[in-house]
Amino acid sequence: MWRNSGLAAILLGLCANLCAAELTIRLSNAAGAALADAVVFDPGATAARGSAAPRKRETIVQRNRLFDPFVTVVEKGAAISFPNEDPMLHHVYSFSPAKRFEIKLYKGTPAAPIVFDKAGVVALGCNVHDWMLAYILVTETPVFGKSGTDGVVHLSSLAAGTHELMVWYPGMREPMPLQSVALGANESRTIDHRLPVAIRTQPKAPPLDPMRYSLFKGQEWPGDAQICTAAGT
Ligand SMILES: [Cu+2]
Repeated sequence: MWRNSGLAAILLGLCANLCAAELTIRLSNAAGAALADAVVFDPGATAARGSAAPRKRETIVQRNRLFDPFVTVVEKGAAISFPNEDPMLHHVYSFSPAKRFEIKLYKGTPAAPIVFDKAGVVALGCNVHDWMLAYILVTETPVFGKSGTDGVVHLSSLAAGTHELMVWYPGMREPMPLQSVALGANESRTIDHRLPVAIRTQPKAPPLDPMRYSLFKGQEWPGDAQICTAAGT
């Protein structure tokens, strides 16, 4: 018994030593403005999980006629559900090669999530509301992070060694190399990086017309995108 405990302790000790490096990446554009919703990932860290598919289910909500969040990052194989919390219908779709799908005019939570089984950039839209836009970045690696409004991405539990980091920002067709970073065991480092991009944020929903909207509130929508649009949704 004590031998097993000892082995576990040794393994834990190895992991603590080998996977304890941390990286903070501060992203800005050429003008020095912080880049929110940028994604940094480590393509070389594919062995971290083994062969099991990611279990965590992500959610992209439709609320106030917008997608929330604007940018989602998942590892290949992850499932995402698309609950509609609005009183009106949405019709979510993607024409992106990494995942083509549509969830036709619906309210509430669709019975089945969508599985994202190919790495790449997926752009989401809504057939009813032209301004609705969101992105999913599907990666081959479980090691990724998304920047907050401060433009900062944190990557933790990194192995010692060289990491060929990739970056993606809304509007990019595909990720691009960011930087090669060599980390020692237990090293904690901060790097600054400027990307030659214009600031991109989620398009805002136009004002709701309360008079026309009240005609439909609390009722079943006719299920016609044209009527939804005409009603000021
Ligand atoms: Cu919509």
